[in-house]
This record gives sequence, structure tokens and C-alpha cells, in this order.
Amino acid sequence: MDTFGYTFSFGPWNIHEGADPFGPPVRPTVAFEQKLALYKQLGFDAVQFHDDDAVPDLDHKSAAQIEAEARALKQKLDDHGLFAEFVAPRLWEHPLTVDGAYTSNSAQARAYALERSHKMLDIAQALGTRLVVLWYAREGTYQREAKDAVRAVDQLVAALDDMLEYAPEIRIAIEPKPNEPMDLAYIPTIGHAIALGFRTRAPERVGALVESAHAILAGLDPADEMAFALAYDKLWSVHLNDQNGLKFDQDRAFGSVNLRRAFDQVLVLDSHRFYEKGVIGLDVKALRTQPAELAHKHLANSRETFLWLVERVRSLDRAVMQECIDARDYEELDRLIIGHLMRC
Ligand code: XUL
Ligand code: MN
Repeated sequence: MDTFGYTFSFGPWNIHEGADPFGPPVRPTVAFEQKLALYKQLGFDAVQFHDDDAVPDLDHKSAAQIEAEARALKQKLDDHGLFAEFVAPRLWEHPLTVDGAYTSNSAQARAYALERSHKMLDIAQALGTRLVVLWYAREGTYQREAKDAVRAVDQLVAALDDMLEYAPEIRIAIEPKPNEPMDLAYIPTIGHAIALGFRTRAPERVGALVESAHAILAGLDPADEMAFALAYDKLWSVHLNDQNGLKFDQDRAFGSVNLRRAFDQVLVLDSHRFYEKGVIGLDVKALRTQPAELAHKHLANSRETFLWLVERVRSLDRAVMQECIDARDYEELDRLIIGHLMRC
């Protein structure tokens, strides 16, 4: 299948055991080595990592140990013909970060967050990627009065500055999300992410990652969020997926809930040559009810849907589309897009 110049990635967490807050795992754990072997088979060239996907249990390892393990992993990636797209610090599981990491009221927790971020940056460099992603999982509150939200922004800027200074080659993409696990997050949209970058010591090294489901949870259109970031030349990665309404973050297969909304994302990405700028990341999860032996199909299917939609974008009759726009005939524009998606 023609990939139209696109490269695809996913993270090891996208093949998972199916546990949810109300029930235990329903599928056996797939070993990391087995997951790695699946990448090429499913049509993927790049791996997204949390720091501890790359170096498990890194809180209890020395810098030298971490570097040695990350270098060994880089060799493994090379052997599979894969590369690391980015590394992200998993800052939301440690008991110290229960009230947040960079924005915790506890100085000890904030110090841990920075120390852990340095380890994450070391891993990124050993894996040969210059991109790191920050999803600010617990940087927010359940109760507004619990933290000072102005101070929180200052703390996020200070943490970014610290990372930018520690690793001068690295670029940081902020992945906003409006809620979950927190009730309300401090950096809920791409506008917030980009604004934060402009307050740092190196704004040219701070960009954004748009996740479709996160934009939908913020009540926004993912294609417009991508467009905003593209307009600032800040769209450095994407997490394509889908989401059925305003509930928990579902990470549904791309296009599986709202095909037209998926088409609009591909339209903006392809029209603005994203294939020259970044990798198409798919942050999708298999449904809890999917049997174990089939619990990787969501990845190949999301990729295929993306490529089908690229074909639909490129075969769209732009002249007819322009005629509709010029005539202000929006009903005809609707019909054109729906008919084109349905190949009518
Ligand atoms: C959380 C989420 C994360 C980030 C990486 O909703 O999307 O997996 O993509 O930390
Ligand atoms: Mn994501």
C-alpha cells in the first residue's frame, strides 16, 4: 500500500492488557520484545517511548546503568529497522507526584520531577531522538483552591527552562489534555501549550503534539487544533485516535467514531505537508472486549484508515470544492465531501 510519504509510530502501551477502573486485565501481557517484532509487520517504522518503557524501573538505576540500557535498546531498534520517535517522562505513577509533578505544592515532588526529566532526556539522547513529549498528566487539580494556578504556570515554564538548558539539542512537544486523570488540567489546549513555549528561554525548541481525543474532550475540533499549531509551525507530532463524546479518554481506532472528523484531520495535515514535518503517531487502544490474539488490529486498521483518507484527500476535486466555496453553497460543499467519502 502506498504510504504517500508518511511514516507511522505507536507506543508499547498501545498493545495492552485491557484493564479499566472497574475490572482487571482481560488479556495476557505481551512482552516488549514481542511488541517490537510486531511493528514492521503492522506497517510501522517508529516507536514512541515513555522513559520507563525504554528503561524499566529507572528510579532505582544509576545514570550509567540507564545510559547502558538505553544504548542496548537503540541497538535493538536498529536491528529491527526501527527508530525512536520520542521519549516522554512517566511522571504520574510515583507516590510523590500524587498532587502533580512540576506543579506539586511539595518541593520534594518538584525536585523528583526534574531529576526524572533529566533521566528521560538522557534516554532520548541515547536512543538517538531529539524529540521529547510532555503530557502533563497531573498538572492540574481536582479542587481549584488546592493550588495557585498562576504559580503553576511559572513552575511549568521553570521546568521547561531547566530541560531546555539540560539538553540543548532537544525539542519539546507539549501534549495538552483538558482532564483525566485530573478534573481540570492547567494546559488543556494547543493554544495553552504554544503560549507556554513562548515564555521559555528557547521558544523555538518548544512545540506541540495534538491528540484527536484530547481535543474532542476539550470540546474542540482536532483538525482546527492541528491547524492552529501548523500556523505557528509548532505541530511536531500527532496522536491520531477517536472519541465517542465527552467521557473518559477512549483512544478509539482512528476514524472509527466519526469518519468525517477524521477526514478533516487528514485534510489539514496533508494540505500542509505534514509528511515532510513529522511522524503519524497513533495513540489507539484495542477495545476491552477484543480477544488477545486480535488485540493489535486497532493499530494496522488505524494506519489503513489514515491512508485511505489520504487517498480521499488527494482525489478530492479541489476545483469543484472551490466553486462551492465561491458560490457560498455550503449545502453543496457538504454533499461533495459526504459523496466523496462514500465514493458516490
Ligand atoms: C494520555 C496520553 C499519553 C501520552 C504520552 O492520555 O495520551 O499516552 O500520549 O505520555
Ligand atoms: Mn497521547
